[in-house]
Amino acid sequence: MVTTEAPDILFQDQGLTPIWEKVQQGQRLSEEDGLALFQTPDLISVGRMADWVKRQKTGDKVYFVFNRHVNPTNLCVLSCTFCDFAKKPGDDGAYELGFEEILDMLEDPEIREVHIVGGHHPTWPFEHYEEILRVIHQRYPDMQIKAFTASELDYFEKRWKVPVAEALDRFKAVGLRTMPGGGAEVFSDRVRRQLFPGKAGAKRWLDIHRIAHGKGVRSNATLLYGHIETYQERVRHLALLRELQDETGGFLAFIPLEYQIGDTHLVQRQASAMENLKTIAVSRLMLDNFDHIKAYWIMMSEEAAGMALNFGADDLDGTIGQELIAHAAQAKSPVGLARERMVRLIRDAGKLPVERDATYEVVHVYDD
Ligand code: V47
Repeated sequence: MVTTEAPDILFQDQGLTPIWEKVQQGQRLSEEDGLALFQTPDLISVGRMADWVKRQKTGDKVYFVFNRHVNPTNLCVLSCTFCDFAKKPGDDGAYELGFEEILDMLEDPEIREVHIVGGHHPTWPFEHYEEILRVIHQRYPDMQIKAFTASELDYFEKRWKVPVAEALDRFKAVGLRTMPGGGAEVFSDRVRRQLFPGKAGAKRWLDIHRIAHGKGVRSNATLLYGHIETYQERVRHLALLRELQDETGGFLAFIPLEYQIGDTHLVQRQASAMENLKTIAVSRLMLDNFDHIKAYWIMMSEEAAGMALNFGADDLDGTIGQELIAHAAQAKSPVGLARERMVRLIRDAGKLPVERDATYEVVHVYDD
């Protein structure tokens, strides 16, 4: 905890002053407060409040990790209407990576973390997923493995009858370190029925993360926004995550994922930069018990992610290398960022770049 003096904020929207009082006193914001923060046009004031909270938690530090994303297959039994990544067997562009291909992608000795998320493959047995982790861990024992979303774990149980608790024990035994936050989408049955009816719902997603935390597997949480969800649904989603974090303390970071329109076109336009900044800032203010809020540059663009560092975000995710999920939906960001570019992006925002590992242990502070 870093103590910094609260700034004088010249509110355009005076309705926000009681919220600022609460923030300064360290009081928890209500869902009503969260809604007011989303609805106000006074984005600058929301950002200043969130930046103050961020500075209390992590000072000027902004984290990033030297990592790689591996998406072992895009074959998926689900048909989520927001997803451009998933393919059916025989489709153009359907792929399955072999173990050697995966190992080749990870050859760089500087990689600290590998992030593994893929389609819900129709026939790969559970043991295949275990083997992916085993071969990576054997070849690169120092690389921290962040793998498989709650949605994938739910599928392994349904398809292969391996209960989540057992799956986590088996994955841990072959090198699993942390879990990514994907598959949460929006905790709303209304949205789920329309966009991802085959996927685990809120309760199941939260239960799976609770089980993981109980086993010492820390995880992330996400929110997919900028499609048909309402502000109220976004706020409810944040409140449910905050509740679980109160209970377990197992979440490492929260990552708002900006829906990429791609070919799915659930809405006419991609969320605006303002909407991205507001979502980061409100998340920072509502999730008082989360240490880290990530600005995921792959989806929100490098420019907006840079701005988000002054709106409450303290993490940029990583260098990534190759990313396929957002790029299947025509994300405009580059496929990877070099470490130097990451450092420059953070310095340009007036912050201190800190390279971390998967669990936020500091690898290097760029203070020279
Ligand atoms: O769950 C799919 C999303 C997620 C689209 O934990 C889309 O550190 C936008 O979870 N537009 C997977 N999003 C990615 C993910 C993630 C990414 C970065 C860091 C972490 C972490 C987790 O991608 C899916 C889904 O919500 N997604 N299609 C799309 N068109």
